[in-house]
Amino acid sequence: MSTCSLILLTYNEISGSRALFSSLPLDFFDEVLVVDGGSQDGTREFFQQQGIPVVGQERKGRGEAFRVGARNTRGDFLVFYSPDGNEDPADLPGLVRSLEQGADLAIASRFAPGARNEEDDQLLRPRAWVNLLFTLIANLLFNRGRFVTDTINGFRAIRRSAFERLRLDEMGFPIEYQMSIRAMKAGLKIVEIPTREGDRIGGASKAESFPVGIGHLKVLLRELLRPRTV
Ligand SMILES: Nc1nc2c(ncn2[C@@H]2O[C@H](COP(=O)(O)OP(=O)(O)OP(=O)(O)O)[C@@H](O)[C@H]2O)c(=O)[nH]1
Ligand SMILES: [Mg+2]
Repeated sequence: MSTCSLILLTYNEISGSRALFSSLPLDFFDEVLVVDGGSQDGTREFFQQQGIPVVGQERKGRGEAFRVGARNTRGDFLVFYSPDGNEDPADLPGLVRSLEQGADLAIASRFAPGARNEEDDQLLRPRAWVNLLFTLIANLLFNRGRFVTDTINGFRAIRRSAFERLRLDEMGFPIEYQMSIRAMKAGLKIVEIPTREGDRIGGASKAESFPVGIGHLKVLLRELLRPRTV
């Protein structure tokens, strides 16, 4: 039986953490850890009061947080969850099940049939369109398997063995895009489940669209220039 670690990624997410904590299916996991990027709004203290261990980061960035999470847990499966309101905790068991059924990487997709992304009720959807463009390019260039509809969402789970094999080195937000591309290049099995993206509950976004977009472009170019294998 595989063991499973839930890794919560936080950076000043007190409102979302408070609102979502009771909905997290903690019993489902062998281990829970918070990786905190330096919160000053009481997020760390909140989780510590709930008896959840919290580790900080020596180096900044959401990408680094993924590696800190992997280093400080032991499960065979790594499940990443960000408690800001975007990710529906009810989808956590589905991600684990996908790995149990043989996936190497399981992604909660905001663009699969039956899914929703936060801009769906808007006429103009700049964020979704840029996401879809990056996803289309990744599929065309690197994917030899089934089309992946959301290469960028951070709500995902991966086998520890796969995580280590991919040797991800991105420091910031494009970590998920790098993970998806390298998984495609390595021919890993990627499975998606549809998710309904919720709105941010409180606090401020840490992802500024323009620099994050440039970051994705850099990841894409770098992966294009690297040999196909990882
Ligand atoms: N540990 C850690 N977590 C981070 C860091 N940067 C962002 N996060 C968390 O990663 C999650 C996603 O960041 P967001 O700022 O919500 O990015 P986004 O979902 O693209 O933007 P929104 O539309 O505002 O939700 C949140 O839970 C953040 O608290 C970091 O440097 N370290
Ligand atoms: Mg968010």
